[in-house]
Amino acid sequence: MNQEGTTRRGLLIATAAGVAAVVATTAGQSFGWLSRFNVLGPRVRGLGPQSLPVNTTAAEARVVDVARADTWRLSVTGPAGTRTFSLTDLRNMPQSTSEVPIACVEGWSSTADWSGVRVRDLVDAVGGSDTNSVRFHSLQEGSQYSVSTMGPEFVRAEATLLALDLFGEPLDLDHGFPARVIAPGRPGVLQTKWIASMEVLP
Ligand SMILES: Nc1nc2c(c(=O)[nH]1)N[C@H]1C(S)=C(S)[C@@H](COP(=O)(O)O)O[C@H]1N2
Ligand SMILES: [Mo]
Repeated sequence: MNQEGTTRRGLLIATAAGVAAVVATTAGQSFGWLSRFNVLGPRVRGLGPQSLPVNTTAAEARVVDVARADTWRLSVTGPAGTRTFSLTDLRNMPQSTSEVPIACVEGWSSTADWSGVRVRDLVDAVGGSDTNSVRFHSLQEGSQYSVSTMGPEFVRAEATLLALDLFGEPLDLDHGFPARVIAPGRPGVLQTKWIASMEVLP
């Protein structure tokens, strides 16, 4: 569905890296050129749940149970205090849609349609304003990707979302269900998945 969104440069890098890895790992094996297609398949075709590649699955991040739990709540802390939002609360807020690519340093970039709540609406709900930054905390613990921070220029952007949907369907668990960060013009590493809380910073 979004194959045309995968950049040619991303494909070339992924292909070159895949071939190098296969040459390195399969020298002397008789099925080297068959496994080559297994290795390259998912990335070259942009496959993954909801037609988007995955960096770190929910299982790898050890968040499967906490992400699926119906006790999940988003906690948002700001100058006016802390508010918690259930998934239903978030879906009852005004929703918007953004077309924003995930661009991973591993060498792929793929465009996707995201919908959810504007980050700035959540910031405003706890007394934040135009000058505030926000720190996002993932349910995932102990990873360099567990926390990300964005400055006010991203917080205020119309297209910056706490995304709940991808291509019109609830996020797949591997894409950050129940909620993830989506902001235009930022590297994939900062599009934090499985959000637990947001902290409004001065
Ligand atoms: N919590 C968490 N968020 C994360 C990651 C991760 O490992 N853990 N990987 C990041 C990286 S490197 C990328 S490129 C994107 C990939 O998003 P996707 O797997 O939905 O395509 O998620 C980002 N968000
Ligand atoms: Mo990435």
